[in-house]
Amino acid sequence: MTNDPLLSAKAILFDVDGTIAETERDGHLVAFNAAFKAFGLPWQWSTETYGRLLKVTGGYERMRAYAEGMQDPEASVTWDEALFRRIHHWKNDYYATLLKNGGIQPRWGFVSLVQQALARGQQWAVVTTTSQSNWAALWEHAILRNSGLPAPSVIICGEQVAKKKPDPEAYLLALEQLQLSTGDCIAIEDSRNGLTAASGAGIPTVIVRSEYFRQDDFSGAVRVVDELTELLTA
Ligand code: XBP
Ligand code: MG
Repeated sequence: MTNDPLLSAKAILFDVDGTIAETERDGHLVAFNAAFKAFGLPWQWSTETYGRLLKVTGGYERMRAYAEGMQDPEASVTWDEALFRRIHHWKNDYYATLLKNGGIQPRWGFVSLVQQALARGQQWAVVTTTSQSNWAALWEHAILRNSGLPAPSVIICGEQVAKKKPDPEAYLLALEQLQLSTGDCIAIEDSRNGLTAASGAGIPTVIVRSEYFRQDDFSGAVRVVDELTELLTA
């Protein structure tokens, strides 16, 4: 019996953005800026500004934080929920097109890691604060098309929770749907918000460093790696 929780877990719970794929800089950020242009907003987020805004999980919530001047007092505009829901929907459609055109691929080692987990009799699940349509587009265009992996046992997306990460709600819902206890699972995350959410649900968590959260404090993680390939067995 191995004492490596990644090998002994009954299920591996994967975060999406930054963990399964580096989707933020070349995906969501590009899509947000295209949406702002399409709707005539005087906003264009730099990679640095977006890096700061990523502390707010949820794209809709991120735009509201920016509009309310979180980062840039000049950014403040009159917040109109219906308008920004349309902007967010447009942005996600654009993001799906980027994926359809092959703009984003899974991180090195992700497909092999899931294949090895399945071969060990483990389940795999997805626990993310991104919108369901964004997961569907990443799954269809970047993962399924090139790997033929079976679908995750459980998929929890942003719309299914009242509170997004760092709240543990998404992970607690995943445990409930998997009908597994915390000790039977392990989470793989890329950010402090994600680590707080998974740990808050009592799930041991491995961190894979990503572009935007490399400098986060990962105290409490059971392991920190730079690439998913470090989690592969020989
Ligand atoms: C990342 C997020 C999401 C994405 C954008 O989620 O916080 O908000 O940045 O997607 P995770 P939406 O790391 O949990 O996968 O615009 O659909 O929110
Ligand atoms: Mg993430």
